Amino acid sequence: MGNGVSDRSHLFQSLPFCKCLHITILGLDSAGKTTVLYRLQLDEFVNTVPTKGFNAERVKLLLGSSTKVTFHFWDVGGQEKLRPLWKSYTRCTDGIVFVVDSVDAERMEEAKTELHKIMRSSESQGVPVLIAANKQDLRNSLSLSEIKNSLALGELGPTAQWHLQGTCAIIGDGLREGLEILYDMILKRRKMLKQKKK
Ligand code: G3D
Ligand code: MG
Repeated sequence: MGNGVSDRSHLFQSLPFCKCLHITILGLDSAGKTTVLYRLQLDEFVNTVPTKGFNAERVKLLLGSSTKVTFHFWDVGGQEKLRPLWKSYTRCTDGIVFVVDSVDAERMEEAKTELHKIMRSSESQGVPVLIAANKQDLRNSLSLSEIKNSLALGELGPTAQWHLQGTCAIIGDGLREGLEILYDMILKRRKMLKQKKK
């Protein structure tokens, strides 16, 4: 579900590309950001503690059938007092993973406010965003269409690049699929920016 792109094979073939990306992981505290990061890096569940500052990890992943991409992930603390710092991380990021707790209906409005703020800020305008609707393993999780409505994704406009992906960071469900689509969106944006320069 999203505003992303689909024809990856064509993009892979046509674009000379440094396969090394800077990705910022954002979202409210306790959404599962750090669990996502360590699931991707270690391919195992890691018991987390609330992140006071940030975690930075380099992760090499094989995307598609043969494209090896190095991701530099910045997992930034989501507590309210830390959110003003998000801008410093999104200034030169290639993509954003915004993690949402699918069970936390009460804070969905707060998540929406933060997501819209980031996507409209001058620092990260146009940066592709993977919205991970996390904790989909839990019985009372909201569905993707409920989350799409609660986060008012339709109001982000036709030029915003986003994809909504259901995930379970505990076992890793949906993370790779989501990252592949984020990667596609990043390629598409780079290509567009390159063409604009010409
Ligand atoms: P944060 O980095 O966004 O603040 P964490 O969030 O990664 O620290 O995760 C917060 C809590 O959510 C953790 O539980 C973690 O195990 C849990 N969690 C993360 N992802 C999932 C998921 O996909 N499904 C379920 N069921 N739980 C998840 P604790 O108990 O340590 O607070
Ligand atoms: Mg954390």
